[in-house]
Amino acid sequence: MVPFDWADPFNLDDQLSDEERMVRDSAHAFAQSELQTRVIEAYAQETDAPELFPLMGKAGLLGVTIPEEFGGSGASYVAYGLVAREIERVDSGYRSMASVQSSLVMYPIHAYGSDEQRHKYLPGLASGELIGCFGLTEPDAGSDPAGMRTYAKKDGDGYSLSGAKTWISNSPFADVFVVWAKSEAHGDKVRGFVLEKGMAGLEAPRIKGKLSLRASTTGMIQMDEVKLPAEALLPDVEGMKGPFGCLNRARYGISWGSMGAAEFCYHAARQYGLDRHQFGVPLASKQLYQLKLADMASEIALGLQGSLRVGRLLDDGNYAPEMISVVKRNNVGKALDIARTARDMHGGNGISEEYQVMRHMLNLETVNTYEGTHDVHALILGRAITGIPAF
Ligand code: TGC
Ligand code: FAD
Repeated sequence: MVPFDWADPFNLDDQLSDEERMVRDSAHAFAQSELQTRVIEAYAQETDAPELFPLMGKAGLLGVTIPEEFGGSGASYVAYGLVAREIERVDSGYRSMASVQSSLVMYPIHAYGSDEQRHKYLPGLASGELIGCFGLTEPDAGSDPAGMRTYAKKDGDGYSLSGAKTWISNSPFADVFVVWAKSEAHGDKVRGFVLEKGMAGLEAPRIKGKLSLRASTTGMIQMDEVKLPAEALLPDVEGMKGPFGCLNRARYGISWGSMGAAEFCYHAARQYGLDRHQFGVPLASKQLYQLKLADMASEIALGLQGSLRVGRLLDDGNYAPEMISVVKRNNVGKALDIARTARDMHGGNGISEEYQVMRHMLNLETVNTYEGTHDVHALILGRAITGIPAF
């Protein structure tokens, strides 16, 4: 027998390799020293923070799974998940900035791009000198991205791209835009294009007034006959499996990240209950308070174990996308419940920015919606279970 560790109920630590523990520890140190110190103010002020990208790049947190040849770390998907967990322990918005860069911009350029595109973009994206964004969602095509209207017309040897993407993380300060569009030259099939800041006809206005994910910048991508050379096309993928292949990686990362946010809330509620006295005793001595902590510890332990399993399968190439739906949906839903409960357990202090649980709770509302809503992932699983698509 071993003693029970309330902060690591299933000894997750023992199931990691030395390299994974090292990546986790350095991500933790970075997140606490560089992110935790600025997040309360950044969230309150809805601050743009492009300067964080080179800092994250230097710390090795961008392109964790991308080969070293292209500036990445060549580490495992489990290591990538551990990084997401440490960043989101501080704030979901910061994790968003990093996961868009790694999973939604570097991954497609590496997996579907030409050698030229890989060498041109990946090292700068890995170091954070370049910032990337991913345009799939449109004003009239969210859960159903196949309904997109953005269109690439043939234009000489190249393309002319028109349309609008919305709710795009990082877009207002992005240098590199991975945009998905129906392409005339490819029988109206969906194709990926790489756009660059400053192209004529390309705008990326900021969306203001978010009440969630305020430390992450979100915008639109507006394209009015943007002229693209033939080399802007991602050559090696066609159809919706292109963007969905990227989403698999990002959704998996979110399953770990959301558990980081949940761990913050659980630890905060535990400490608050030990410190705060009511009726002459610590709140943590009350059965109702302990029940909530026990539920949190159980859900987090199970959620992390699920993500670890899916990460190992991803690393072995033996995963099904539906496995990722299970952990994205379950872990984010559970993290949201945990954050709401932790907010309640802090009483009035729970609504103060100083205690941070309400910020996590509000962030997780977005995390529950993006990358496939909680219900859309239920429908993906429902289709796999019954064979009947119910979208
Ligand atoms: P469906 O008919 O199911 O499939 C079309 C083609 O795609 C393939 N496919 C996949 N391939 C790889 N991985 C997956 N997960 C895949 N899912 C589907 C499929 O095999 C098929 O290929 P082929 O070769 O036969 O053509 O597609 P559908 O259009 O009916 O899809 C339905 C549904 C609901 C599953 C899908 O539309 C969906 O997932 N909707 C949710 C949309 C979404 O997640 N959007 C995310 C936008 S990006 C974002 O939110 C970033 S936030 C990041 C941050 O800030 O952190
Ligand atoms: P809708 O699809 O309109 O859904 C509205 C509601 O209807 C939801 O509850 C949904 O579950 C439900 N619903 C939808 N379809 C069905 C159905 N068939 N059956 C039952 N219920 C259904 N997108 C990008 O491309 N790139 C990004 O970087 C990006 N970053 C984002 C950052 C933020 C802060 C936010 C909020 C979103 C971001 N998104 C991004 C967009 C995100 O992926 C979409 O918001 C999400 O996919 C949901 O689409 P929607 O908002 O259009 O909602």
